[in-house]
Amino acid sequence: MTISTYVEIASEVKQALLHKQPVVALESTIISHGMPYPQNLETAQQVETIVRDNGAVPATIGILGGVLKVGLNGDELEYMAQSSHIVKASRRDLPFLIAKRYDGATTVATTMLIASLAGIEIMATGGTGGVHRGAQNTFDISADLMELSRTNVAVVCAGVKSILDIGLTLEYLETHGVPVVSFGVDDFPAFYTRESGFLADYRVDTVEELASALKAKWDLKLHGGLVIGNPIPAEFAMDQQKINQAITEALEEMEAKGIVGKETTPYLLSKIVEITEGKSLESNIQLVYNNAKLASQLATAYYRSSFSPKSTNSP
Ligand code: PSU
Ligand code: MN
Repeated sequence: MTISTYVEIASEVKQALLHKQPVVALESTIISHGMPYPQNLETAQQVETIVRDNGAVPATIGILGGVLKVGLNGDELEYMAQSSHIVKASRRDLPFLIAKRYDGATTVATTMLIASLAGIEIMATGGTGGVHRGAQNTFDISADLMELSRTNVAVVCAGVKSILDIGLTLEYLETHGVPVVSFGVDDFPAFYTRESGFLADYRVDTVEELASALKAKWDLKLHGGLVIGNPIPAEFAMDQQKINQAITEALEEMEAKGIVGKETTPYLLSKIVEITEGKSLESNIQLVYNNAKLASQLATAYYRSSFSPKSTNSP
C-alpha cells in the first residue's frame, strides 16, 4: 500500500512539500456544515488568499468520490459549499466513505489525519470540537480531542465555544498530554470572545517560540497535536452576555427538538446565527481569517527553523 492509493495531493501542494516550503491545511466541515452558502464559499476562498499572502501554500482537505484530497481546486470548493450530499466525516467514517466512494467534509480530526498522511504539520480552523455540556450523561466528546492526542498536527483555532464545556475540554486535553497554549493572551479564548475565564497552559507571544515548541515536541517523539488558541480580534468579538444568552437559547431549543450526535454542532451554529441576526457569522468568518494568518506565519517560522542548513530534523 502506498499513501497515493487513497490520498491525492494537488500538484501545487506536492511541489511545496517536496521543496520544504510552508503548507497550511484547512478543514472543509466548516464549509459544508459550519456556515451557510454563499458566505461559506467566500470564506473558503478568502482563507486560501490569506494563507498565500502570508507566505504559505493552502491545502483545503476534503473527500470526493472516496478519494482523500489534499488541496481542493476552485470547482471542488464550490461543490463542497453547495452540495447537500456531503457527509460530515470524522475518523470512523473514513473507511466507508472510501469503500462507498462518497463525498465527505473533513472535521478537525480528519483534517489532521489526512494532513499528517500527506506530511503537513500545521492546520487552521475556526474552533475545534470538545467536551459537550452534559457529557457526564451523554458521553458526547468530540473525536477531535482523541485525534489531538495521537496525530502530529498543530491546530490553530480561536479556542472552544461555550456551546461546549470549556473546563472539561481542557481537563480532557491535559489527561491526554495535549498542550494548550494561547497566542498573545493569558486566557484560553472562547471563540466569539477573547476571554473564557480559563487560563491556557502557556501564553506565547511569538511564532518563533511556537515553532520551536512544535519542533521539540516531535523531535522527542511526544506524539500528538497541540491546540493554539488565537483570540478573535477585539473589533469582531461579541458581547459576552449576548452571545451566552444566544447559546443558552440554542441549547434549549436543541434539547427540545431531541437533536443529538454529530448534528449538534452544525445545528447550534446555525441557530446562533439566527438568534444573533447574522452577527455571530461575521465574527466566525473574521476569526477564521485571523487563524489562517497565524497558522501561515507559524508554518513559515517552523519550516525556516526545521529545514535551515544549520539544523537537522532527526536526532
Ligand atoms: N466549530 C465551529 N465550526 C465548525 C466546527 C466546529 O465553529 O464547523 C466543526 C469542525 O469541523 C469540528 C467539528 O472539527 O465541527 C466537531 O464536530 P463534533 O463536535 O461532532 O466532533
Ligand atoms: Mn459528538
